[in-house]
Amino acid sequence: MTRLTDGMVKDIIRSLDSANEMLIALTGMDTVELACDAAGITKDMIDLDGIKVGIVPVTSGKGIITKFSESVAEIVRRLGMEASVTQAADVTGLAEALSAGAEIVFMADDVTFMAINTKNGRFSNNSYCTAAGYVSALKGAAGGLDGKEVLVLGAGRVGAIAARMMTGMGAAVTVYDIDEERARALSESIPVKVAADVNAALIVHDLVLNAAPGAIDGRFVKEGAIISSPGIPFPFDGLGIKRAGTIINDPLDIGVAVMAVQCASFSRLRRQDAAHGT
Ligand code: 2YH
Repeated sequence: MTRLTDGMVKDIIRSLDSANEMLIALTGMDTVELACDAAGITKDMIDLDGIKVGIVPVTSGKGIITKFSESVAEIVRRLGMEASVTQAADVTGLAEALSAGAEIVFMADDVTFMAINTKNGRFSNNSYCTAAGYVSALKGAAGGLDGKEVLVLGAGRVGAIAARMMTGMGAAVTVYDIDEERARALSESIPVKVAADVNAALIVHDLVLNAAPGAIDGRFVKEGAIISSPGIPFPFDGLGIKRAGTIINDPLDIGVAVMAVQCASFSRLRRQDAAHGT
């Protein structure tokens, strides 16, 4: 799994407005609408304004990423929530967030990034929410996924969740993983085809969800393809950018926005009937 670095995070806050504009242009949804769609609700089903959110820096493993917590806070503020980063890190930071009345607490170590709803103990996971957000983005950009052929690159956590979601939406999904066994194992639990050659699969697909960490060779991107790509670092070369019709990519924004909305939906739904679980 790719861990964010200081360099990947440093410009996020500055880029949030343009990322939101880009999302509207490419998917027809702004960040809030997309996050609601990914969480299985609509905007009118929830009031996000003023929800108290605490972000707790975590020092374990490779330690604190400069601006990570502040970027999460700013993404969450753009949804209308009231977010602050705790002064203290780790357990003392968690105590600080709870004492300040946070309804949602975000924390990430090198393996798990979660948002906890302190009202009921339910939590949102970044891998699930990133998959859900980028599936919604692909669905928006493609005008629906029912009956469409989609290539998923990577059968790791995000790729497997996205593939499962899209088969549930009626898409015909093909999965490629550099470890073919991993793709085969996935095909035993959900109805997906397995591609043996990444480039042969890429060149024939109009719709791609890229959840693999590797670079994509632009010569094999289908002309006009729509590519939803949470993968970091940015995997496209100049030719790939030119050939693709649409590329949806960001280092943090969509996944965090979906986490915040899904986690809020655990306690704030106006109608308690439509939120997805983790
Ligand atoms: O980037 C990560 C991990 N790859 C988890 C991603 C799960 N999909 N973690 C961020 C670590 C943040 C750090 N501990 C901090 O600044 O608090």
